[in-house]
Order: sequence, then C-alpha cells, then structure tokens
Amino acid sequence: MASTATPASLTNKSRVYLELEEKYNAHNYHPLPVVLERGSGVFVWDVDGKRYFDCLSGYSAVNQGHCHPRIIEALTEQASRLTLTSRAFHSNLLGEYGQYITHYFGYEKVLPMNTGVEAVETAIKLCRRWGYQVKGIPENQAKIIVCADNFHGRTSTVISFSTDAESNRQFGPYTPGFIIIPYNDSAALAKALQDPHVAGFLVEPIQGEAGVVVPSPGYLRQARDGCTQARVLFIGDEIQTGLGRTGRMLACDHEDVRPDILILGKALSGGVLPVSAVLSDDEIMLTIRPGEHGSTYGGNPLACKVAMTALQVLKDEKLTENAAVLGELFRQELDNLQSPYISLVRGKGLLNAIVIDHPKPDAAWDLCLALKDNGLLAKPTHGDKIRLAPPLVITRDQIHECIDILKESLKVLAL
Ligand code: IF1
Repeated sequence: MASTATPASLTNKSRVYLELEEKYNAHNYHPLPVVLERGSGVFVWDVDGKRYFDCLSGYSAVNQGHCHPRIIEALTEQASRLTLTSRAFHSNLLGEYGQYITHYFGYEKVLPMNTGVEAVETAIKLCRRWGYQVKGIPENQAKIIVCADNFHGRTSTVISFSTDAESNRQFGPYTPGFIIIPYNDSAALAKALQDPHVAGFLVEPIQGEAGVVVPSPGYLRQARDGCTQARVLFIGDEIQTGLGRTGRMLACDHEDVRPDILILGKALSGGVLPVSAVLSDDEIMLTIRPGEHGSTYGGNPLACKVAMTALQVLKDEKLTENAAVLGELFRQELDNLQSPYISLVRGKGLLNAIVIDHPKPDAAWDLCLALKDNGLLAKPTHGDKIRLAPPLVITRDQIHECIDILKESLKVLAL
C-alpha cells in the first residue's frame, strides 16, 4: 500500500510524534498521519493548531461530542471524590447507576464492565450459563450463532468466531462453540436455530466494521421471532450502533426488537473512559452468582457517574432525533454529489459509509488524506469504504460544510 509513505503535507512538528510512536509503540494500527491534541464538540485540533471535523467520533464513542462540558464536569467532580472501590465493597453510586440505566433501557438488571469486548465476553458467558441452567443444554454443549463479517472485539474467544483473517490469523487455537452463518440471511438463521444446543444468536443490528452494512427491512424482526420460537437468546451488540447513533436510541428499535441481552459500550461514557454494560432480565442475569464473573474496574464510581451523565446528555440534547434528521440530510447530500467515484452511499442516522469505486487501489486512502488536508477526518475500512460518522451534536450547517469538503477533496480522484 502506498499508504505507508509519509505524505508531504505532514509538518515537521507532527513528524516527531509519528517517529516516537513508530519507535516505542507496538505496530498494531496504521493511523492516518495526523497528530491530535485537543477536541471540542464535532471538532479536533492537531499539534499545529489545524482544526478538523471528526467524522469517526472515536468509532462512535464520542456521540455526545468531544469533551462535552457536562460529562467532563461529572468526570472531574467525581474524580476528586472517589474513583474506585472495587466490587469488594459497595459504593454510593453503583445502585443509583443500576436503577438509572435499567429504567433507561427497560431491563431488570445491569452488569457493568469496561471495554466493549469485555461486555461481549460477559454476554457469551451469561448466554451459556442460561443455556445450561434454564434451557437445559447438556454441559459444554452450548452453541452461539454469529454472523460472517462480524466485529465484536479482539479477545481470543471473540476473534475465534471472526471471519476476518487479519483479526484471527495465527492467533489460534480458537474457542469452540460458535456457528457462523451469513449476515442478513433469515433462512440460514432459521436452519441454524433448529439445533437444540443453540443458546444464543449474537448480532450487530448494523455491521460496522464490515463497512456499515444495513440488513434488509424485517431481518432483525424475523431473527427476534425465530429466537423466541426456538427458545434462543437474542443478543444485540449495540456497542457501535446504540446510544442514538442510528437515529433511534438503539438500532434494534427501528424494528421494535428487544434483545434478551443488550450490550452497550463506547458512547456510554461519551468517550472519556472505557465503560460498557450488559443488560438483561433476572431469568438470565441471576444465573451468575457471586464470585463467578467480574472486573476490578467494572462499575467503579467514576464510570457510574460519567455513564449516567452521558446518557442524560443524549436525552436532554435530543441527540437521537438530531442523528435521524441530519443523517437523512447527509445521505441525501452525498447522493447529490453525483460523484462517479462514489458507487454507494449507505447507513442509518449518522452511521454512514461511502463505497469508493476507482481504478487506483489506494483511492479511498488518498481521498482520506485529501479530506484531512481540507479539514475533515475519516478513515477507510476494507480498502474501499469510508465511514462517515460525526458526533451527534453536529448541526445542519456543519453537515453542509462537511459535504463541501468532500466535494473539494473528491477532485484528487479525477483521472
Ligand atoms: C479497533 C471496527 C468500529 C464494535 C462492536 C464490540 C466492539 C466494537 C460492534 C469492541 C469495537 C472498534 C474497535 C476498533 C475498531 C472499531 C470498529 F471498525 F473495527 F468495527 F467501531 F467500527 N462490538 N469497534 O464495533 O469494543 O473492546 O474496542 O471497546 O481498532 O479494534 P472495544
């Protein structure tokens, strides 16, 4: 890939940071050559003071915008009071948070964790436990159905059911117990659900990493009904799609689907610290008893306070509604660009992607470099797709500014 070449637009100042990272940090990422030092709302600034629209939003972790004043206030106030008790003791915030988030999403219980993948792991353990204790699956026989091209995180178990070689190659041996079926294929799901040892179906309501793949209307509804009939838990990974991103509080809400196990992360903290959560009702959650699962930081007072504030901001600022309305506008304006090099515009709410069609294999990367030079940050995925997912606090005028930057930047692809 030509992408490893240092672009001419890189300033001497930012070059120093890139070289430091290259020398002392593991090479497990290939970032765009921009060095950020500040953020506010939809904007981030680099070390030279140049301002950018952030159209990645920390992979949808900063739905509320960078350094949201109310979230930062909650963070700093609580940080000077009490940050961590461990779960060996009670705190004055864990119960309040539990009540807040379960009422917010309509579940009986919550299990707090930190990163997204930890919440996915928690959901897998809960689902298996329910399979043995409630459904009566013989021990060690439980299976979980997952979809091809999924992304649920990077632990050794979770990559065991990835179909992406980049994620799992030479990281085996892999955890067994997963059945992989094609995404958006109701017939394949119906067939897989016939196996009586199936305990759960783990699914992203929209596949993020795959390049914002929106399933056909009715797919999630049918999947939900199929799971209910087969007595299989529907596990919704809303880590990326939840919390207003797609124009509803949860992407499953678009089809009035209620997951049996709901997984949240990312924007649950508004991007200030890792906070994730698993929600379910008692029949499932109470199958795990004291000592059987946990985490040092899970449910810490700082996270509880920040998460309640981050959720309240979504409601108070009507960010879900903004995502729905401005998402429509964004896709409409992207279509109106009529670029010969954009073969597809897709998404829901403010989780969108464009597919680049161009003879140059690095065209999407080159376009992202041009976007960067013109003041907008986005990152290509799977070579030809560019995710466009700004913070949900973006305004109508700012959407138009982003479109203008795209229009200008597309000129670099002219043949
Ligand atoms: C990386 C993608 C986004 C997720 C869903 C669980 C997790 C994620 C649906 C794990 C994480 C990330 C992580 C980031 C890249 C990224 C990503 F392109 F890979 F798919 F957002 F679009 N379920 N998504 O999307 O959450 O443990 O990271 O907190 O580089 O791994 P985590």
